[in-house]
Amino acid sequence: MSDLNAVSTAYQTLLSAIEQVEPRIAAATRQELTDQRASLKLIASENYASLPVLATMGTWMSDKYAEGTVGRRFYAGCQNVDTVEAVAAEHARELFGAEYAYVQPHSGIDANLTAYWAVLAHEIETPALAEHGVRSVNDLSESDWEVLRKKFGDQRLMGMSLDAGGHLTHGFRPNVSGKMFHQRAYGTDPETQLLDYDAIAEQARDFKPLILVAGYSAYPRRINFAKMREIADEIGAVFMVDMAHFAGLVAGKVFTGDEDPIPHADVIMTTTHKSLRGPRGGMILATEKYAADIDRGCPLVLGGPLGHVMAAKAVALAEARTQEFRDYAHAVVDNARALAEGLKSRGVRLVTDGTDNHIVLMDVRDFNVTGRQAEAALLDAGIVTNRNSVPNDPNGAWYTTGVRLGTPALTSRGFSTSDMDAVADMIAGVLKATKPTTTSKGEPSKAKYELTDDARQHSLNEAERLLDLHPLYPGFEI
Ligand code: DSN
Repeated sequence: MSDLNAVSTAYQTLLSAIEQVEPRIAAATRQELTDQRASLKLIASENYASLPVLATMGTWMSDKYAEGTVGRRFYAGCQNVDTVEAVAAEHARELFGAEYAYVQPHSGIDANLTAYWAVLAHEIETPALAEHGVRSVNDLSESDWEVLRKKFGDQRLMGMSLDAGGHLTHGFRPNVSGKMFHQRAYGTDPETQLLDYDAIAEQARDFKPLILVAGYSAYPRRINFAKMREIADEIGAVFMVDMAHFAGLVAGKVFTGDEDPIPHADVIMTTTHKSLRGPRGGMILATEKYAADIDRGCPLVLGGPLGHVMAAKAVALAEARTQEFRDYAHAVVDNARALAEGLKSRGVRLVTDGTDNHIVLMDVRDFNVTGRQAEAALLDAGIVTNRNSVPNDPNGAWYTTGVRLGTPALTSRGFSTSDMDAVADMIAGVLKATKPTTTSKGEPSKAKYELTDDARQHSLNEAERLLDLHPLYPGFEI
């Protein structure tokens, strides 16, 4: 932003106005900025949106109901929301080279469910439906569904297993996708912990899913989407990619050719707030074939579109077209590699032995702590991460054996590869200085731990030094 003083003054005025109505909200909002500024944030799914993106969310575009799609709304007076949605979709199509873009989903889960429903609606227009006198699954009654499910068997979906890094929305029970589909998960090679495309192909031939999903939230490697497409084609499956985590690396042209999902997948779902650095929300890209069915997302699956958030998506997508964003995306991966190398050289075991995206997944078993203990000790030492399963995790999904790290947020603050080496040193130091406490049964606790004061204080000092070197929103004062 050109005049940060003016922007700061504007935000100060707005916060004073909020303060008059509910001081606790103004105080929490101010405190959140202070906390974010003081946080060494390594949560792989978080980032910092630019001030223009944040400012775009705080307007009266929020006040309009606009169910439907551009030019076909269930409410009058939607001309400005039409403009916002059309501009955001245009930027999304051009940035990613997609035939079609739907920018309404409010989150990644919403995007995935909308996309699944659209694929079901499109693909199950068979003579069986005609027998029921209906054109599409959207018109089926509950009893029609029962008949259809019995006659044809339930629909099948294949996605990456949770402990290998897949996501709940890829057909797992805690999400409704696990109730919509029979799911079979593919994992990773037990030795290398990498995707094994021959094994996936074999499973796919056996299971014959309607939908093959690729994508992850905790796999520290790239995917060969051309190979996944071949597998989908061989069995006649629809190929869907969830790029929620790495959309910024696709937009920033880090993932190109076989690693770019857009030319290979039928439907691509994403969030907009992770590596893409936009507002909190979701988005779907697809081939034209699925456009009409995805356009039915609201009100079929989604509540009314959020005009202010779609506007902020448009601003973020416009930012992502720049060389500056492409440099940022490459720096995210360079920083992840530097973090991985720094950790390995200090004796930390990594899932897949490294990274070639924005994620580093530590396996902390060699330090005799659980992921939960490591996560908490790192937080005590000023480092914000989250625990995560590793393949075949001996501690299960609650305590876990892994800690996930990611570089999008610190890279937004301007951290370099040498800063990431300093961060690796802090993390390794904390892990080495953390021990589980002993339970009353004389066993090592999975939750409680002790971290030495020296290691904690050293890490806190280093965090402060690095954060001071790279302030968040420098010059912006509230
Ligand atoms: N919460 C996101 C993440 O942390 O990866 C996925 O839902």
